[in-house]
Amino acid sequence: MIELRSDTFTLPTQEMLEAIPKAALGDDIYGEDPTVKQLEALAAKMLGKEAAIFMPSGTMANLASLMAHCPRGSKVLVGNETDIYIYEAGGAAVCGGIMYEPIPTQPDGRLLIEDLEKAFPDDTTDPQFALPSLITIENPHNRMGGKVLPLSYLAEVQAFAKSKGLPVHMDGARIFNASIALDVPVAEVAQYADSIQFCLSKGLSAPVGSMVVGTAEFIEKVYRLRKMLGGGMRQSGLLAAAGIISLEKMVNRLADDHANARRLAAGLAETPGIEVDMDVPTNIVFFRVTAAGFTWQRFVEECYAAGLNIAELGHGRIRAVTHSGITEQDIDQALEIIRQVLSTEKVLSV
Ligand code: TLP
Repeated sequence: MIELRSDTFTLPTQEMLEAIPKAALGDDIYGEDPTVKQLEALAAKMLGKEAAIFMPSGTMANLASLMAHCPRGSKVLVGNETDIYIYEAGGAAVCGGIMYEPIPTQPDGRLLIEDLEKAFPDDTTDPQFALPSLITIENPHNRMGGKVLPLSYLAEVQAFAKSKGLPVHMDGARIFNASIALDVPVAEVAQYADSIQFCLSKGLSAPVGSMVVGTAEFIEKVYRLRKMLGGGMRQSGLLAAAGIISLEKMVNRLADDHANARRLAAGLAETPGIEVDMDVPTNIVFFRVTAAGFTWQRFVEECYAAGLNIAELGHGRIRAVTHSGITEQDIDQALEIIRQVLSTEKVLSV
């Protein structure tokens, strides 16, 4: 089966599997797991922040970050196509008493400054209004096709947030894909946000885990919240050992995933009955099936039966995500399967 549903399907590398049993361990709730500490120090250094904390998932990393930034009854400004808004079970509202203010998302993943501005009440002293306490951005933007936010735009958001006295949180689940696409060190991308969450468990191929980075004071708050949310993990050095390899060995190879994604998009563009977004800066390809007689459901089912796993991800579009388990040959095979599924005889037989 060619697995293109997500880069969350990546399996730990051989090197990770060998490092795991050798990891030095301690109780991380006592702050005594040396491997977790090593991973946290490495993440903070790479992203150019004071401190970092190892989290069980991207969802909990975003949730704890939002709760650390936002008082109860305040609003978080969040893109209406983001993971935080759509796929994280409303956690900030449920656990943090935080109100989501969904902001329209541009096709390139940006939230317009003028749209952010509209979320601020004219009179902040009027007690009727919930007040904004945080701006969040997603970079690269998953549901917008892995689009990478330009550094100039990140600088604009940072300046706008500063003018309003608010922090910026970046959901950088795939921030290393952004840094590879822009060909800049990841710290250059990270410098525009006060806090960032990024995932080890996606393209970087670790089995489990995400990091939050920020100031030491902020990370101290997240540390408490992680415990409160049930994310204190004891001998989590077993997992951190894989995460260290993610950061040391798995970053540069993301360029291969990007090349494979572009190869897939180029092949899809030549396939009748498919409409593909050709702007593919990272590892995510979105397309629609326009062939007569095909719903996306039927297309996904027939691809699955032929050995290709893909899925719908919003608005009837199909998402294909490349990762370390996918080779150039897999991409060619996937294109072959798609062409066979859409072949004329089948369409005529509907
Ligand atoms: N995204 C998943 C699905 O939930 C859609 C995927 O397959 O892409 N931020 C971003 C930008 C994400 O894409 C995801 C996962 C998360 C956060 C949540 O991370 P986890 O799955 O570790 O909780």
